[in-house]
Amino acid sequence: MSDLLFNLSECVEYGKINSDTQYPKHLIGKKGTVELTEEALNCGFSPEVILADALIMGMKRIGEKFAQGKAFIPNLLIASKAMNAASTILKPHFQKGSDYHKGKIIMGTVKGDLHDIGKNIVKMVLEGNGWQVIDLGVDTSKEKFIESLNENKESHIGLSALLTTTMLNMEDIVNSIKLLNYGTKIFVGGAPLSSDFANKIGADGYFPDPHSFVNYLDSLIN
Ligand code: B12
Repeated sequence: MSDLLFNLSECVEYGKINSDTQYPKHLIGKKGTVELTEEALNCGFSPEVILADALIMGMKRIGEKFAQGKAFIPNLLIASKAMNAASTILKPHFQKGSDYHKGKIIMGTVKGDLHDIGKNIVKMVLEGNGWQVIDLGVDTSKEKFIESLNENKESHIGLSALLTTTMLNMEDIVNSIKLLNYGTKIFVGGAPLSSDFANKIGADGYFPDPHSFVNYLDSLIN
């Protein structure tokens, strides 16, 4: 990996938003997430590579430290802030100049789950590729998904979960939506999920990243 992308991943990991951010000690005075994301774009790295090889790597490393008891909730929160700062810069670079003409996807993080970074990235990539996203946010109840679907019957649905406990809430949502018989396709994603899990709960597909998801959605209309 290039030094630039590694340094960017480190800024996300430690939550260093910009050069003024006074932590962590070993990065004081150095460029932060904002400057390095802009620099990476200027150097010609694609937004997809910046996302996967720097930003998500940084989140992954802070998550591993958290799992090992070497990082705590505030560390996750500041890393999330840095990640969001970078996403704001990347967002326009995902826009491919198309309107939202391909169809609608209702997206939400399921009940009990407050993780939204992954969902927001999926939303950004879908919108950039011409899909309209109705974002129901985090901690989304089954009723909220159904209400939104009743108002947008032709939509597909994307469910996100990051906790092994909250992913279990997906099955009830899938069953209830399938009972409506609108022909809605329901897709799932999030770090603890798998294709096996998606099959088991009757979802129409699991995708580990936004690009495989958008490619599949595009194949449905082409
Ligand atoms: C940041 C973070 C937080 C932040 C979230 C901030 C926010 N606004 O999202 C905060 C601090 C709030 C948080 C809280 C908690 N967290 Co947390 N968190 C994380 C962390 C470090 C990163 C998650 C992340 O953003 N990853 C980066 C994104 C880009 O990846 P992603 O979400 O997987 O999304 C990608 C794909 O999965 C996919 N995708 C995602 N959704 C969808 C949907 C569809 C339809 C599709 C197709 C694709 C798709 O595309 C995305 C882009 O590539 C993870 C560690 C990890 N490695 O995942 C722990 C982690 C998920 N958290 C964990 C835990 C335990 C918690 C808490 C319970 C901690 C606590 N004791 O309070 C709480 C729970 C709060 C709640 N009720 O939800 C555990 C979960 C363990 C488990 N087995 O369930 C993890 C794995 C950390 C760990 N290693 O222990 N957390």
